[in-house]
Amino acid sequence: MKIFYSPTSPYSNKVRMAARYAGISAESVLTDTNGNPQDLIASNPLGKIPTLVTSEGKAIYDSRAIMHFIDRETKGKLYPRNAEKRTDVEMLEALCDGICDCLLAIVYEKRFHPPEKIHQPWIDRQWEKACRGLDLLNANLPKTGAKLHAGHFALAALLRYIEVRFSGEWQKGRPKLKNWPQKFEKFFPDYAQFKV
Ligand SMILES: N[C@@H](CCC(=O)N[C@@H](CS)C(=O)NCC(=O)O)C(=O)O
Repeated sequence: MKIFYSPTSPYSNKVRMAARYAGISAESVLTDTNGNPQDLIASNPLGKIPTLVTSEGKAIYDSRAIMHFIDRETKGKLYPRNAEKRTDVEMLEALCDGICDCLLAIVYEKRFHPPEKIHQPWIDRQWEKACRGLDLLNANLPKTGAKLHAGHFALAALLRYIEVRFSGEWQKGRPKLKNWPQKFEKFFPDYAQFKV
């Protein structure tokens, strides 16, 4: 089994941390999507990471499909069995991934446009969405203990990404969110290995 990934990709970090936690062993294949690598595109026409390829050669994307695959393979290590609790975890994951979508839209707007074509109102709109999401997270952090779930990994991946790309721009007024990674790391010491 292998996972095409990049250390800066939050969705890749989410699935790689979750795979580690659930006990799935997969080779991590460092991938630069900008170069349109043929081995990635052969598995995923969208050319996006993460993409998981099983030992039988079956490709699985996107990150949430991979999370559900890992969950099935490990008999429920990532999502609660109880339907209501599962929905809560899936919502937390959707919120964290959605904030990453906004942050990535900002990064790509700047990266893939010449300076005169960068549209600041689009950036502002994405940042507003991200900020509303971060406020909601700050006020509703998940209980964090020895038993982790998909939402914890999505949150951990988001906070690592925002710290890399928007360092110092997001912590003000969100002290609980700012301190959450230290708590998470106590229960998932491997978090240190997912630093860029
Ligand atoms: N919804 C997808 C998003 C994946 C995604 O956008 N990955 C980025 C890296 S963080 C990527 O592959 N970008 C390259 C591209 O879009 O060409 C998921 O959850 O896996």
